[in-house]
Amino acid sequence: MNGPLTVADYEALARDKLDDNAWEYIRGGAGDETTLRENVEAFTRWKLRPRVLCDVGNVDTRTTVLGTEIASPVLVAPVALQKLAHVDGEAATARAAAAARTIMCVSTSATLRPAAVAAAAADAALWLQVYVFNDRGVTQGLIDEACTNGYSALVLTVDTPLLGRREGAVRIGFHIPDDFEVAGDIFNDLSANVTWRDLDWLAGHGLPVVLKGVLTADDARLAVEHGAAAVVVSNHGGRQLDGVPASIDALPEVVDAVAGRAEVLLDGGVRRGIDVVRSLALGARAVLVGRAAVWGLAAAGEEGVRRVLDLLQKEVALGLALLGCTSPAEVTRAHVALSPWKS
Ligand code: FNR
Ligand code: LAC
Repeated sequence: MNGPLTVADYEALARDKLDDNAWEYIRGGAGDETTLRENVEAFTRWKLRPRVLCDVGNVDTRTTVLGTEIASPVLVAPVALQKLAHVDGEAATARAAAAARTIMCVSTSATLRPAAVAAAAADAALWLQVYVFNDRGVTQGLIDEACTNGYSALVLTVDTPLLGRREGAVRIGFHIPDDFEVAGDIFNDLSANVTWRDLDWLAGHGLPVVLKGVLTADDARLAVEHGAAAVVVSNHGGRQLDGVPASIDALPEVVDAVAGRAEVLLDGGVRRGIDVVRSLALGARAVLVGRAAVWGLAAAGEEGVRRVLDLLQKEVALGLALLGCTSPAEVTRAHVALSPWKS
């Protein structure tokens, strides 16, 4: 079969479809892009330790995240400016997430308003990703709109007091097309004054708060103490502080510090079902995919995102079975080891 089979195939299709402006924005990372590369490479150092003769005749990839059942432990990460990838933008991604029965995080810097994304996919499970702007009214307006349109969590991104410098985008003169309507100015108006105190304001809206961009045990403990329902171990896909560890390498420290008091999610470099399985083994409840989903969007709109989510779900199912597990809950720390194997 010649059609796209893998996330990498969708990446190649996206490269063909997109102009340099869109491609470079989506591809790029900060500084020397060491973290961008590490996110992918670090997964390969974690070796899977399969058990045999486990009766895996009936594998079920379903799980729950903050009480919402999802078809497999793969959510859609918040990605800004999705009309750069496809004219249908976030509406297509939301419909694909709903069809794949998973959760979509809608970016603050989406090219559709929260209400428009909800209207485009009535049965989608949506979370709103929150950036705090110096003009807090802009942020408040988005949150209010999410609350009245059935969004079920607020995801505060905490690794962006300022936007990282992606030099590839600078070199090509990246620009947001004039006809895009985007709330706030991510380049010039992100509030650098956000602190732990702002969590209380966010929590006051009555939705669970997820903290996205935690990499250390100290911050993981603070997140729990301030009432976060979940944390996302993330380095923003290598786009913020270059030189921080790969997400998968930071995961064990955060899982230990959280100690079951909140759910732990991960994003960054997930390209394969086995990356999802490795993340589960190190204690993540689920992962989020950023670029993988957007490459699907660029390649074939709603259908492309759907196919990427479906292929990952199938890869997770096969990975679980070959590991000797019939569900995400059966994957344990004993199923993975840093190479060379130490048990
Ligand atoms: C992002 N990411 C991001 N995160 C966020 O909290 N709000 C946002 O608006 C965006 N925008 C955005 C745009 C693009 C083009 C990319 C690639 C990423 C980060 C995103 O949510 C996630 O952390 C990473 O994408 C995960 O890494 P992978 O899956 O892309 O390797
Ligand atoms: C980015 C911002 C918008 O990574 O989160 O481009």
